[in-house]
Amino acid sequence: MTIVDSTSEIREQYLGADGAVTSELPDYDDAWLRDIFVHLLRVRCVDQRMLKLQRSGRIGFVGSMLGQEAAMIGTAAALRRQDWMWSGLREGGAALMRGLPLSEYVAQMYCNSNDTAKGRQMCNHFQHKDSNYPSWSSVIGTQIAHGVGAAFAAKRKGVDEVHAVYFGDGATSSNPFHSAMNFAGVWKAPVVFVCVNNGWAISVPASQQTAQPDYARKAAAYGMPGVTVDGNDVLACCEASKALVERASAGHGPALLVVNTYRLMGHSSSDDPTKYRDADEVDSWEKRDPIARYKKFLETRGLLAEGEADTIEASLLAEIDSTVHAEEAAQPMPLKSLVEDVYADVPRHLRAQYNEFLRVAERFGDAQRGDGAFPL
Ligand SMILES: Cc1ncc(C[n+]2csc(CCOP(=O)(O)OP(=O)(O)O)c2C)c(N)n1
Ligand SMILES: [Mg+2]
Repeated sequence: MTIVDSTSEIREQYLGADGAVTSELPDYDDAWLRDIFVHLLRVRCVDQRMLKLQRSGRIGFVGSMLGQEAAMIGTAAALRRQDWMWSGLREGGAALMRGLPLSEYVAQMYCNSNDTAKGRQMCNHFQHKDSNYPSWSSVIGTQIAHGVGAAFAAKRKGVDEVHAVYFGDGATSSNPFHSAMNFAGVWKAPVVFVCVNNGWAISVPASQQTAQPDYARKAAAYGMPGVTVDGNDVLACCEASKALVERASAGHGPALLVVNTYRLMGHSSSDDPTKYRDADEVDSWEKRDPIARYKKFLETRGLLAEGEADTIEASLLAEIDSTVHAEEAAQPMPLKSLVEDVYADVPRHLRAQYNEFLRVAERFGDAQRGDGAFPL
């Protein structure tokens, strides 16, 4: 699909809720279509396992992606190797698709000594340098400004990179959304803004945070196109994202892509959504399950045999379980890492605090001696 100055060719949907084809499909490779199914299912399996680990007190926090798998896998599948993903809370599954090893994903959830963030992030805040996936900040909206800055830098350097910036509907009320969209429009920065509209910002529904519930229309204020697709249709997400990535890469500037979806679980493992939303609403979205829809489509097309999805699921779960066992057995971060990596030489006041911390930890039987370099 080639889009130059308009987004009129972008279709809202290819697959209906029952998996039936609703628009003429592009010419897809069968192996690619099947791979997408495995990526979707992996996200769901990881999500289920992480929630169980959290509920049994083995990890601290999970931002479930249940129901939103197609929105992130579809949009991210359109990115090229050199493109960047600036994520929000729920895009970790897309990082897996782009190359984040499962072991690093799980290590980050445990914040153990294999965690590439060295335990300095809250869990569920992934990063992966090799696939251009910077660590996320919990402060809502910040990644929007970071992504636009990086995209502008790429443009100045003459490098062909598109920066996909992910955020939720709630983040459109944050300051960085407006300032970064404004700069991106003026600079014609190569950005695809992906607004994952799941209808809620924790307990705040769209109707209470914006008088313009058609999020795509917000793009007009910044001189860029805005398009909306069915976020539970993985092919619609992918095609729209691909068109906007091509457009940005060709020098035509940024665009806002709104993917309408729904989170079936709470905002996070710390949230109880039954306090603020109706069961009927959840039921209606369960019927639009993005994975069930895509599975049906593949089966009808003869790309997935009966029972094959169960076999794929079992092998994904086995891989996740063995990774969890390995990472649960890994050492925690050594205490000394608390004062490392900021100063070349640990300053006196931090040495004093660290030594005091070590004394307290020893008293409670929880001290780790590290590699013997401490106490200082
Ligand atoms: C600046 C800031 N304000 C408030 C919060 C608390 N907070 C965490 S998530 C969230 C809602 C985010 O909603 P949305 O952007 O729609 O993303 P979703 O969680 O639905 O994916 C809020 C208000 C925060 N983390 N940062
Ligand atoms: Mg939201």
